[in-house]
Amino acid sequence: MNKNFLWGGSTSAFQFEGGAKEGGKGESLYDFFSKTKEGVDYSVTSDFYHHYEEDIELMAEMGFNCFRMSIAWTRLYPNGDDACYNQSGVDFYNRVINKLLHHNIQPVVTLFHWDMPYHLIEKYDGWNGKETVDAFIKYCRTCFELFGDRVKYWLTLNENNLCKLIPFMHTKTKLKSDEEGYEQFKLKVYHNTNVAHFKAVKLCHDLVEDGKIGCMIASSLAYPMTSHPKDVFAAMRHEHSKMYNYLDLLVKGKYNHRECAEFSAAGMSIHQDEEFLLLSSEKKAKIDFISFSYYFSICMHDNDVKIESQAKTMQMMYAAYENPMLEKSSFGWTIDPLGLRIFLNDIYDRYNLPLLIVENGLGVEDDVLETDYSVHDDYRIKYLKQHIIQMKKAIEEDQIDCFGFLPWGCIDLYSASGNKNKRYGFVFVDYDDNYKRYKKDSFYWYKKVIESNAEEL
Ligand code: BGP
Repeated sequence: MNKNFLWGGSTSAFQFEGGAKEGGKGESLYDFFSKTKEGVDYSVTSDFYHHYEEDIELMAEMGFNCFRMSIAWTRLYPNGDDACYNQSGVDFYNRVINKLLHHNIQPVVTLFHWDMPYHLIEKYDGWNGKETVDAFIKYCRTCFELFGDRVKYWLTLNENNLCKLIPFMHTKTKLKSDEEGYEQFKLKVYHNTNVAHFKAVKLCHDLVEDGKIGCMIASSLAYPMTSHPKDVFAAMRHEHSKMYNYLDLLVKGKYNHRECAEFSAAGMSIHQDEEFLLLSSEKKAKIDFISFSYYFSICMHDNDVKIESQAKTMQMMYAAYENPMLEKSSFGWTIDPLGLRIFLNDIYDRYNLPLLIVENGLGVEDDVLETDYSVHDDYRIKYLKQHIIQMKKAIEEDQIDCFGFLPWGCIDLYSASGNKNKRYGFVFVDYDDNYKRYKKDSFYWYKKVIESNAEEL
């Protein structure tokens, strides 16, 4: 393993940061959920806003040389499209970045990890409006100009390869897949996010000296349930629609034949906009690396295509695909370490770009804070160990250029659905007692892994 390999962990603002009403922060989609969704309140989460010093010291103690976080758009622009940025938000991120660098921890910053300013949803229908793209680019410019002297790794939109599955996630429009106009709505939202991506990548290359910027995708590794060609085709189709179509666009700079056909079938031509094609084909608008989340693989049966179109959420969709050959976590996610090696090989062969693992890990509700404040999470150590072994094999035996491993939720945080008991961390956060932090067994294990550059697992 390269001695400059990036070891660390990964978080997002809405799941980790808290401080929802502090420092002039505006309301994001998740702050809106906090008011409206029963039992789910994202306003404090792990309270990184007040614990960042302690947290970064814990990261340093584990030996992190890298930390992935996202910037909350509403902390810099409370309404998303304000005339001026909010200085207090900038000050907060400066403090965090400087503290990280003080400990030789490189920040990897996600520009959009789903916490859309609520005002933009109300005013422009979120990503359904071009104005949202403009506001996003203005916000990105601020990030690059103010933090780009110190932040050299950037990610654009979190898991945007799944955008077409849930186009209504960041819009006021809540069309259902069987309603009229749905296809046009879905493709417009998707297209706007892609314009936002390309513009952000180009801007980063223009403004950040030595800056590297990548996309972030949810890996969607699918196996055929049997060797029947119908199942093989179903699995292939799944991977095309959930990954390759999107990556083809970002890497090659134009929608591939399958997506062009989708736009045409919906009677649309935005995919051929001259201005868009000029932008997307520019060298400066091309990503430097591909980052991704990898938690599980799925198994496809010909009939599952139906399940897929009917599933209301991503989790429902994935839970539907059993793989009889693999164990599952208590959340129904398959445990497939070799799948990580397969995925790394597959993506590297296709796109030949450096790869960064920015999410992996085992989320379970089993962590128990013992009376002596220890947490015995051997199941987590086992999961991560198996995945690191396969990553190492991909790097050392298959010659894959994978340059970092940043497991998800390195310090406990809220799950995307708001479940605070689904924990991933090396550090336990006691939500019932002042957000106190406690080192789990995996903390000491991961420290050794980093120290030995994965010689000791
Ligand atoms: C990814 C998201 C993360 C994170 C992770 C784990 O899709 O990028 O934000 O939440 O999944 O999922 P969950 O929180 O449901 O356990």
